[in-house]
Amino acid sequence: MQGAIMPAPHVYKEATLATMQPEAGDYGLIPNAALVTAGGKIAWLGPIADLPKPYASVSSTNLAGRLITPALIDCHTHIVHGGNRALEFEMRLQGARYEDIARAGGGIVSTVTATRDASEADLLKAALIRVDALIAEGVSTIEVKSGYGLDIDTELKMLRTARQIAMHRPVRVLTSFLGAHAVPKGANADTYIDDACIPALKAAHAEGLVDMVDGFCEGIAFDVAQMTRVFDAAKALGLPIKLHAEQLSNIGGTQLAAKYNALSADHVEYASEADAAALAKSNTVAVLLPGAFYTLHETQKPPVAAFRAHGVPMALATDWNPGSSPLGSLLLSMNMGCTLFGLTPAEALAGTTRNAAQALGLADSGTLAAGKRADLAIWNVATPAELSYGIGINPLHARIFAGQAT
Ligand code: DI6
Ligand code: FE
Repeated sequence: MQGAIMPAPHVYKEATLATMQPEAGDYGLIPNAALVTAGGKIAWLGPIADLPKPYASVSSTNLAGRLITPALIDCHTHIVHGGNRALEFEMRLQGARYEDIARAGGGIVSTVTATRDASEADLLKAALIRVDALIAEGVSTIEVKSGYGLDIDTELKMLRTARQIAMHRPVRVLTSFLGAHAVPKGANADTYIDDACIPALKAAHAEGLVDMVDGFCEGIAFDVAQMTRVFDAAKALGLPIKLHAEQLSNIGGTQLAAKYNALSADHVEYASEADAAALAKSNTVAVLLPGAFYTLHETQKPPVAAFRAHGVPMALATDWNPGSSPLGSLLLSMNMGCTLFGLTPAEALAGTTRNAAQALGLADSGTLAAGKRADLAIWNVATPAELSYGIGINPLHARIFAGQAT
C-alpha cells in the first residue's frame, strides 16, 4: 500500500515449522528453523543454519522450539445471526428430529425471525464475541454466510455486518451469499428463488457485499433445479460458488457443485464414490463439518476413503451456527475430524490451512512459503499432531496477522 508504513523485517528463530506445502508431504516439517516476515508477508523460511546474512542483525524472537503453522482458516461459518436455539436443543434431546423441527416452522426459520428483529449493531456485537473466540485459537481468516434473512433487506444487513467485522478486528472476512438457505414461512420455493433470492443476490453484489454464492441443496431446502437458477445468476455476476450438499440425503448437489466448478461442496456425508470422482475432476474441496454431524447425532460419515482415493482436497470448518453446529472452536473441529471421521492429524491441519484457503479461492494463504501473507499461529506444542489431539485445550502462544503480533 503506497504511503503506508510497512512492518520492518522480523525473524522468528528456534522454531519448528509446519509449512503445509503440498509437495512437502504431511506437515512439511522444518525443525530448527527460522521464518522472516517483512511488509506483511513471509520473506524467507528455512533451517536456521541457512538464514541469509542480512537477516542475522534484524529484530528477532526466540521461540524456544515452539511450532509455527499457517494461521488457521475457518472456511464455513454462519457467525452473523440473531438469537439462539437452545430450546430446539432440548426438543432434540427429547427425541424431535432436526428435519421435523424445520418442517414444523422451527429450525433455520426461527433464527430468521430473530435475525430480522436484530439491528445491525446488535448483530455485529454478537458476531464479534464469536470472532474473538476464533481469533484466540489462531484463526486469521473467516468465511461468513448470510441466509438468516431470506428477504432483501435482512440478507444485505447480514452481509454488511460481516463486512464490518474486519474493520473492528485484525481478521480477514470473506462473505458468502446464502439466500437459498431455507424457504421462508408461507412462501413457495420457486417463487422465493426467482422473486427474492436472485434479486437479493444482485442487490448485494451491486453493493460489493458478496465474495461467493452458497446454497442449501436438501429435501428441506432447495433442489438441483432451483440451485441451478441461483448458480446461473452467480455465474452471470462472475461470482464463485459453494454448496451445502448431501448433508442429510443424496439429491445430486455434489454433482451440481462439480459441474459449476464450485470452490467447495460442504457437509457431503451422503456423497457417493461417483460424487468423489466428480469433485476430484473439478478440483472442488470437500468441506467436512463434524460439529453438525455430532450435534445432530448423525451416523452417516462422509466418504473419506473415496475422497482420499480420488485425490479430493478435504477441509474442516466449524459451521458455527445456532442450530446444527453451535461450535465455537476450530481446534475442536480438527479433533472431531480425526475422532469422528477418521482423518489423520496431518489431514486435519491441512483442512484448516491449505485446503481451507482453497475452499475460499485464496492463493495467498494457507501455507508457509516466501511471498505468502505472514498470517501465522505460534503454538506451545512440539509436534503438530498435538493440535488435533487435545480436547478443549488451547495451546496458542501468539498469532501473527499480516506480519503483526495481535
Ligand atoms: N446446513 C447447516 O449445517 C446449517 N445450514 C445448513 O444449510 C444449519 C443452519 C441452522 O440450522 O440454523
Ligand atoms: Fe452451514
